[in-house]
Amino acid sequence: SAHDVAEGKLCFPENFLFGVATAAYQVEGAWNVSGKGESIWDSYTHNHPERIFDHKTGDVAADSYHLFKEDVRLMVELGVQFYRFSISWSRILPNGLINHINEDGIRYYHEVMDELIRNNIQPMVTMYHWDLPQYLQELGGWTNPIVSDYFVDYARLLFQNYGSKVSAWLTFNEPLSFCENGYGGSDAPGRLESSGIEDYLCGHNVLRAHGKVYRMYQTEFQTQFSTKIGITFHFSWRAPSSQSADDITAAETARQFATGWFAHPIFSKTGDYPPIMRKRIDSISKIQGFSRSRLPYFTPDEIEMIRGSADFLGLNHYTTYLVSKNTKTISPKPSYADDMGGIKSQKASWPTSNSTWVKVVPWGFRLALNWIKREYDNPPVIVTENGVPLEKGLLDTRRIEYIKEYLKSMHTAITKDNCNVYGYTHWSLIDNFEWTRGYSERFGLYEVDFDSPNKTRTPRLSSEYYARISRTKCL
Ligand code: GBH
Repeated sequence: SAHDVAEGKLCFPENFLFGVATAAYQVEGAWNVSGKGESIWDSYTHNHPERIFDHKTGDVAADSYHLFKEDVRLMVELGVQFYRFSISWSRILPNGLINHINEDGIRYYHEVMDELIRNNIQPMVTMYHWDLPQYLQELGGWTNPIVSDYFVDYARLLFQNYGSKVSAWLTFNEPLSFCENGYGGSDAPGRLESSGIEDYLCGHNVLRAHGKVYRMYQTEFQTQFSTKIGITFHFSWRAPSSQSADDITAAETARQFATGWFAHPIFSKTGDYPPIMRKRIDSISKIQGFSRSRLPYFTPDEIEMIRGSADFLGLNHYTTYLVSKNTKTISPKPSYADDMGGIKSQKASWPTSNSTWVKVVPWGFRLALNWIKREYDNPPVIVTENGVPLEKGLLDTRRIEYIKEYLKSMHTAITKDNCNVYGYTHWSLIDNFEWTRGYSERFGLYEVDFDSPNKTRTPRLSSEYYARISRTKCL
């Protein structure tokens, strides 16, 4: 309003949405109650404690399965307009397959949504936040094309049950992360040595699954509901490490391999993989003696099915990397890193957080949003995650500083650059199980006492700060 401008405040449009996010495995706990099946994160943390920093599991986590009403109360305190959470596939379908539906799972998410709606908070639901049913992993997980069809069955069940309650759907959270770190790194299922092969199979089947779900919704549900369907990408900014032509090219190639890999097939005019990915992987595959490219080809029909299969783009943004050209010769062993051809680093002078990878670099946010605007013709974007991990403690002034600086950068992208951003989600509502980092990295606006039997939630200073923003829409 004029009043706010006069005071020099930075304000977002009145209808701009502020929310908070979590994910099922990171907060729910109750890993084996009332008919829930095992997911790959259950079996991974149980069988490979050595791969988790503090050797812990999500068996109980923040116990949101039992404490969701308390979580909703915190959101009321924050005054947020929506809650982004995910559904655990194996809580609903214990083996991932449609022939056995777990009624307690169906009931649980109805109760969560009803409690949100009663409190005027819109449910934004992620269908897949990394916790594949273990049985499907035994079939090869995302490297097996049939898993895309099983995902469609699961998605249909979600639409049938929750179609009238959900305000926005996200099919997948960060395919880059779970394909690259799961099928070529140390996230579940922990296929450490598979990069350059299984990661691309995963990506291929995930893109097919996403496209099929979008088309299925159009034919079977669109007359009934008008809910928008999107997908969330991880996009930390990648800046050239010097102004040399080689480094500028390497940084752009890295963006295409990170975000373009999944965004280009869905959001570009032409569809399909980014041309630079196709070119590099085809030619490196040949040099390595493969008879075909390690990056699979879509059929023309698949390209069409996937192209345009989202109503909005979800963006997870945390930090910035520098990229320089990799001058080493290509190794005979396939890898995504070699295919990409850039070396990632971060500047020693960038302010740190309590993690290995989040450095505080607010200007990267504006550049990432502008890149998406340019590449994909300014699609509607909702920031589905942004946040910073700090140590335990309630006086988190560094989180307040992080939020302020990142929101300023986003505000400039919206008001000066006309980036089509309509909402922002803070990661996270509460401290939770941070994957292979266990409970050592805390992202919550509320602290969770994991040692207390009732997993006590306590507001941090940042929760009051964020509540003011979500209520006034001003910084
Ligand atoms: C998101 O992804 C997740 O969606 C969410 O579940 C998670 O809790 C949140 O972020 C906070 O981490 O070692 O430098 O190569 C995070 C994606 C991908 C970030 C792998 C860390 C390793 C970077 N992660 N990445 S590096």
